[in-house]
Amino acid sequence: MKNYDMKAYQKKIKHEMDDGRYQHTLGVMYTCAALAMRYEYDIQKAQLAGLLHDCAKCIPNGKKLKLCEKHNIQITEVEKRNPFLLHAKLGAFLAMHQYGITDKEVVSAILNHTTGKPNMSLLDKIVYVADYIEPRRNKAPNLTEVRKLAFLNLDDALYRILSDTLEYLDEGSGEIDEMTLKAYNYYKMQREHEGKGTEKEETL
Ligand code: DGI
Ligand code: FE
Ligand code: FE
Repeated sequence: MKNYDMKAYQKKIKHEMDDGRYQHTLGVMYTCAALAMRYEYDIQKAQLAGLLHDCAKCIPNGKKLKLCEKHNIQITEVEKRNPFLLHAKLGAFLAMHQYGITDKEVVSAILNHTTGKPNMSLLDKIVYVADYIEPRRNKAPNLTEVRKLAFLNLDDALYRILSDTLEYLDEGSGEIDEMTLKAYNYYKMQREHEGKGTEKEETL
């Protein structure tokens, strides 16, 4: 893979977000690096994906919708009602066209970092899990356990996060995106085939 000028990307992204979001971004970047070490993925590529994953997060929601329309990025009904979800799709677009990222794995990891999807790549999983466990995160339940799990078995951590996220959304905290549900059901089925526990019995 080509050598990325990480410092230049850091400087650029710092200007696109508030300080809290930038600190989160750095946390995700370094957590991606740690997971890449553990699961033998390209460390620099994982860091780059972590650094850019929320590059569209601080764009106001109205502008997110406008930018998606302008660039022919498809908006689902759920996204129309919950425009913050679009920061993943728009982030992948900006990574390509504003940051000049051509690496498909990096772009895919940004695209799928919020909802997950069925059959995620190793980098998709690293970014998805790192986003949830980075050191500054403190809202999710069972973080101590999930953080440990992330370094023991990435797929177990991924499934746990999908499951906890759906539970949180199900409690009335947000409208469920079809992709989040697809991802959860895919990994639930996969685990059943592998004879692994799925904790929750019902298919959501
Ligand atoms: O951008 P971040 O806050 O760092 O993290 P993120 O992109 O993973 O977004 C986190 C939020 O996304 C979290 O509150 C759960 C929410 N989320 C994930 N899947 C869905 C969802 N929200 C809705 N409404 N629907 C989903 O399917
Ligand atoms: Fe995000
Ligand atoms: Fe994030």
